[in-house]
Amino acid sequence: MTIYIVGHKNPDTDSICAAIAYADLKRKMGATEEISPARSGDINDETRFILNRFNTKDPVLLTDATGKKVILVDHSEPKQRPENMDKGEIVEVLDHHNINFVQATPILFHAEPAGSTSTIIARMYFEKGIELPKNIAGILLGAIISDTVIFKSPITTQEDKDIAEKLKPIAEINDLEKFGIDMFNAKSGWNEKTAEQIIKTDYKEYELGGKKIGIAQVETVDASELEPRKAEFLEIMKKRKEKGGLDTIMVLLTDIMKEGCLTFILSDSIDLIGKTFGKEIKENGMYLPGVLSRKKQIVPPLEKALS
Ligand SMILES: [Mn+2]
Repeated sequence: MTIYIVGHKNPDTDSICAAIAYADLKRKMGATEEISPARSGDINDETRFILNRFNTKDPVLLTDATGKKVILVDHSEPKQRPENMDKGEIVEVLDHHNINFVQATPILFHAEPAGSTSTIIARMYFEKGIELPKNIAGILLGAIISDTVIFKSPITTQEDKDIAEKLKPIAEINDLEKFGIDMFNAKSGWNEKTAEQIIKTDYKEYELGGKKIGIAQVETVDASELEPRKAEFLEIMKKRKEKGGLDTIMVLLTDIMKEGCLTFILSDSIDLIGKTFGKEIKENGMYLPGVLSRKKQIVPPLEKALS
């Protein structure tokens, strides 16, 4: 029976590249079952840039996990899993996020606070002495650069940097900063997209203190470009909030050059949220200087405040 390796819904570069690389590694480690990298959503422009650059095939689309054996990478949160995962079987988890996981049967559950899932996978190749093909080294490097925002995000660990240095010559990449900016630029062109499309690119839902919270993160090289479109964003956010029964919906327009987030917010707990970040929320907006990571700088303080 095929085992599918899949990242989270609305997959980002790490979710796609970790699935591809981990499938390659599992096969080379002599997996007895068929291993297939998969994705539970469309490939975004940044990931497309990486896959094209390193001539790598898309993972198969897995929209329904009913009756399937699945390895989750880059997430464990139930809300981020493929549809009907409860009617399939999770056989392993490899992740670097918050842990929200309950299962009756024992499995291999590997989570650690690395900057990306791809960092952990690259280390496994090196540790096990398994040959790393150029394209796999390249996509792992792309995912590390993406998740750590070219090492600027506070989630970055020393190991992310060390592993990236080791991947560089294999992937034949000389200048990581330039490679990163090219990658983030491939994802921009935001102004050709609707607010709905932009929000969907990297949108995650969380259950925090019994409340449903939706948070989109948009990485830009210039967030001020999108500021004039606030009304359009708020309209889409309002619809999503109502339809999903959300307590709060936030859109983080992350400026990777200025290193901060222009944030739009609709919330039933607006005072609490403002207090959590030490900001007065004016006209559904606030600026969060120094914030680059949803995972480390937004979700944990929210969870603490809401529970
Ligand atoms: Mn990741």
